Amino acid sequence: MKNRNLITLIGLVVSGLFLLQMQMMAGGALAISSTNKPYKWDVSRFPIKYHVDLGNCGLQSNEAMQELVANSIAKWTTSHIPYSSVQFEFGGLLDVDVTTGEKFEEVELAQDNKNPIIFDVDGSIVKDLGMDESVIGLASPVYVTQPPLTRIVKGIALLNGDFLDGNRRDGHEMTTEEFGAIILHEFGHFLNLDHTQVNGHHFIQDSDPGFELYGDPPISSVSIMFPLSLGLGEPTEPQADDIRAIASLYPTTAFTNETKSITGRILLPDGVTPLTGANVVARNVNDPFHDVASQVSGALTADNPDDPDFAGYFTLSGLTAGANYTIEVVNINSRFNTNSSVGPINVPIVLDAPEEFYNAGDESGNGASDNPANWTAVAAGSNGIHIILNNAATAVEEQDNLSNPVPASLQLFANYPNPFGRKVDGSGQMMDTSISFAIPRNETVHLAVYDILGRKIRTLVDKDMPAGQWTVKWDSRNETGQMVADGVYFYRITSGTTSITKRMLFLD
Ligand SMILES: [Ca+2]
Ligand SMILES: [Ca+2]
Ligand SMILES: [Ca+2]
Ligand SMILES: [Ca+2]
Ligand SMILES: [Zn+2]
Repeated sequence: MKNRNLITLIGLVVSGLFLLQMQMMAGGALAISSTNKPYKWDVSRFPIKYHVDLGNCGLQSNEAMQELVANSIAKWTTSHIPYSSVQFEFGGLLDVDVTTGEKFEEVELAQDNKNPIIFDVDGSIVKDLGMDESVIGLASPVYVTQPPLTRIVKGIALLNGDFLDGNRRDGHEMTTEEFGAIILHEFGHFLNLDHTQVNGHHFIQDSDPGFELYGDPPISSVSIMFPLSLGLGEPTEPQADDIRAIASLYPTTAFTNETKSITGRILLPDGVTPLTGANVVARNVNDPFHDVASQVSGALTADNPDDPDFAGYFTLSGLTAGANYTIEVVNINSRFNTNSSVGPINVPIVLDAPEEFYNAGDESGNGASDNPANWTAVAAGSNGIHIILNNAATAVEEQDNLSNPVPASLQLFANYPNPFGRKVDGSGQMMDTSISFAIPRNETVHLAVYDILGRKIRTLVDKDMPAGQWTVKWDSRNETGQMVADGVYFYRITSGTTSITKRMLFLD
């Protein structure tokens, strides 16, 4: 991937005046009620009417935008997704041309049974609202009813014409086709869909046991509800995880009758304590990127991520009857926070354990660790699929170098000692080897050890780190704590778009 800045798509949740204050705390769907239900539009009142702002959007005329909106949002409806009961209908024009943040907030909060779609002709509304100029659009429910109904009664969308006027300082001008995908994404939020990182996170250099097992996902499998616009030709139609998300909220009878779910819970190494905020992914073993479902564990927790009735639970819905799936638990990329968050915990948690597959009876729960790469296929329709996280890797530590110099570019230093192995003092003890690196800015760092065939042996660092020089130790063990064999190993650091690889020799 070329060094291209990423653009944030925002799903902003705005507080209701007298109905219910909504918070950006939800997964699977964005907004969850205090009764642990996702808010939904009232299916009995479909189609949902939307009301269009006057004025242009960038260089696009109002009429052209009306058509682009209609064609884009149709992709969430029954005509495109037979499992979705969503229907939209043009409800007419607003009687104003909204051009300022103040006017935007006025139409947003008006109790007038209108769901405004606002065209920000040149980005000045986005600026007025105090948002970054890289925001392409935003959408969300505005008003919802009190539980137990948990209905959305008003929503709003804002589309930033600064991306359609042939003139952006950062060069991120968009085609109408690309912008149509943005409208589709924003209307996902309007319908109360959360983001999903499925498959797209490969393209921001993120790891995933599924990628190790099945290979690199194609760009055609990136979800519409992926939080970033990659500019790599990603899809303009809903993909597998989008389709199951919209159909789960607004199912047709066919969805309920024909598809299956896999349910379970993510548990800490004690095998008992649930963990909310880990991403759980089901991949069809025969179609891992195009038949995939994800949900964040504890997605239905409301204010309390440790709520014993909801913490750690996941439901992977919309699966193919008769098909088998691998189930994996992975980190949500740390880049996805605040307006690009995924799931109920903003600023995602970092697993204190390796990412791993579910492997049935070998899933550890007694302090022992199972092999994260071992998997057991799970039939669609299975329940009680509990993944017990392994104990945290040991003998890996980071040291803030006292002088902590900040380099001009990424640096990876030779490990020390090298070769390394058993101590020569006769004690028989194993030596660790130290690997130092320096990063020029606060960045996500991935550092891992590979064998001579390129297979990943052990992840040593996978997180955001401050600029400066750091040292980690490798205890010559793999992810499951087993000593590796004698031989040559490689260690590779990746940060931003840069990777550096060096070799080392382990002699037991
Ligand atoms: Ca306008
Ligand atoms: Ca512009
Ligand atoms: Ca496992
Ligand atoms: Ca495990
Ligand atoms: Zn979004």
